[in-house]
Amino acid sequence: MKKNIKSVDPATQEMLKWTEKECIETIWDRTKLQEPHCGFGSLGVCCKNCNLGPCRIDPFGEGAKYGVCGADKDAIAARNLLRHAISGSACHNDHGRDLALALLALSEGKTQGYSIKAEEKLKKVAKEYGVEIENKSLKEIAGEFAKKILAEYGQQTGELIFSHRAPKKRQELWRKLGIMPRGIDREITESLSRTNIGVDNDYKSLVASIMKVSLSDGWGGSMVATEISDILFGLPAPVRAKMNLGVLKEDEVNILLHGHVPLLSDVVAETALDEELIKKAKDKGAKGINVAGICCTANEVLVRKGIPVAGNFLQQELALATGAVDLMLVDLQCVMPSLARVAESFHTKIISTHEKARFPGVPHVEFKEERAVDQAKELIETAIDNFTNRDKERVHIPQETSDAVVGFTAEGIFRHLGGKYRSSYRPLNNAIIEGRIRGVVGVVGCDNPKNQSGGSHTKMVKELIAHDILVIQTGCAAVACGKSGLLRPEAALEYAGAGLREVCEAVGIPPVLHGGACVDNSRILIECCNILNEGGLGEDFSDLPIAGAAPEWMSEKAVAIGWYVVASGLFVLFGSPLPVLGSENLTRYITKDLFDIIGAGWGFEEDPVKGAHVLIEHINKKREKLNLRPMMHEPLTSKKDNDALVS
Ligand code: SF4
Ligand code: MSK
Repeated sequence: MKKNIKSVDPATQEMLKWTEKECIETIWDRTKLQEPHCGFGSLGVCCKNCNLGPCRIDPFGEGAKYGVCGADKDAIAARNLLRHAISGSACHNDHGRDLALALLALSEGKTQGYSIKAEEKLKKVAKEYGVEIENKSLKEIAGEFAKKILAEYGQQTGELIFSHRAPKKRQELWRKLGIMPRGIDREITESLSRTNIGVDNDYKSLVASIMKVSLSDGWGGSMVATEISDILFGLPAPVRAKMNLGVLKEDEVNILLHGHVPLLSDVVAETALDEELIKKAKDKGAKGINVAGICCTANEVLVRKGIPVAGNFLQQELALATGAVDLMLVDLQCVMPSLARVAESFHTKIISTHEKARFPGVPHVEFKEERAVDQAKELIETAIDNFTNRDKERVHIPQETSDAVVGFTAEGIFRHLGGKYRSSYRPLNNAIIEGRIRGVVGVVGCDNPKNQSGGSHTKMVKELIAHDILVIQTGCAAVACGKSGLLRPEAALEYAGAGLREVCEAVGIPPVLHGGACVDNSRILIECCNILNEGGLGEDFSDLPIAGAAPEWMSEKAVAIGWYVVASGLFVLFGSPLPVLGSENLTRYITKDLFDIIGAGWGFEEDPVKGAHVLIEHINKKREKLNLRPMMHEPLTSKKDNDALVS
């Protein structure tokens, strides 16, 4: 495979030829026009936080050393980074709020089509929040729980309840360092105020604020979103599904769900099974109604319902360019503002549905929980009506699809590994202790046209599993690996080292476990807690042979995720560096000094195979420290496939 190829995915390659021929602009074209990207921005040393500026610091020390106000490059880079983390955390936290409000509305009888799908989970989390559950209806419990969560958003003092799920040692460290999150909205507001001119100008203090606001995401908003999504839409369980643009159907009404919040998309997926609607579609000449997803909305309905995934972030324009999409529903986050321009070339309708996100040229139908089913029906009817406008001559759907088994949660691992009758993490802990499994890495995050799309994920993941590392995934990274066939149980036979393969074969799981959407990275935190609680692998996250990676990160949400993982005590490796390299002090602080302060820190490595080895080395060191047995087997070395991808 050639080095300059834009994506390892054949469907993407085919569509890029098609869009070029059809003169449809894509993200790859726009990336090229932005190159070279601004050096000051990449290094983190430009500031436009006040009207004395904008200012930029010469990273080589020959030009300006300070901004007009006197801020140095350390403060500027740290302040910028904090702003990224705030924006990323705010997205997840607001997503969690939407779910809490929906749960409250359900308890008050103000929703249509929602029910409590995970009763036990509701009772468990409500109890955690101090809700008395005896002699109360599920709706009463849901209402009280939702109110407590919403109160926590506005809480001024105290500690987030879910942060108490973290190991005791970690909680103590957070308190000692003053980074225990208090109230979700308080952390967002306070940290943003710190970035104003002349407030917090000490890069170390700003890093503490980055960790605190990010913890309000990981152990706050994201965890709230995951838990309430499970309560409302059901706990994911392993399900077989298909991924890639080939899931679009030439002879059916195609509806794409795009964005992040599952409140409408879940109902649309459910309502599309309505016999009357299917008949209407048939009356218009279609064979049926095909619902598929893009980005994390896709992951939400994939892991719960097995709804196929048409693509990840970079494929959203390509999906529209197939000319086969009758309706795309977009809520928020990771929705490209260019979509309306692509859709203009076809019959495709795009409708935005979330009050917080509008797009020029895109009609808006505001989603209301109390009309969820009616709205879903109306939207599906819009798609059916639009099917007849499809120009069959301009339909171009690549045929590629891959099978994947998805839907692995923290709760599910108890059952998959421990068996139905002795649900436990013991087998996983034992496999790590005995040297069958070296460790665990969460490979998550976006896909990015600066990388060979999908290539970075698959190369890193193949190298990790060849070295007996169990990989857990979410978001677009999971879709990238799914498209490459790594989410099939058979992938263990093809790519995993002997120890990991034995475990996967014994319990019938893939070596790469798809856990859901970006907010579901909170599941990985819970999995770490469960591993520690099971015993034998230390007392804190920083003891564990576990790490995180985002080889193609792009979103500010990835910054927040990376930071809450680091603040929780796990090493994180990003493909391209955070925008900090213009400040030697900040770079040293987060890649070295932080290990002694928080027990973890950052690494950056653009080459995904080298990156995998940084992670493997890190895990080996943790194994040594825990005095675990040597690995039972040599790593799998004949990775022809990986070598071919690298060449
Ligand atoms: Fe320049 Fe300081 Fe204003 Fe930033 S805050 S733009 S460094 S004067
Ligand atoms: S959708 S945040 S591109 S993973 Fe969650 Fe994908 Fe990244 Fe958006």
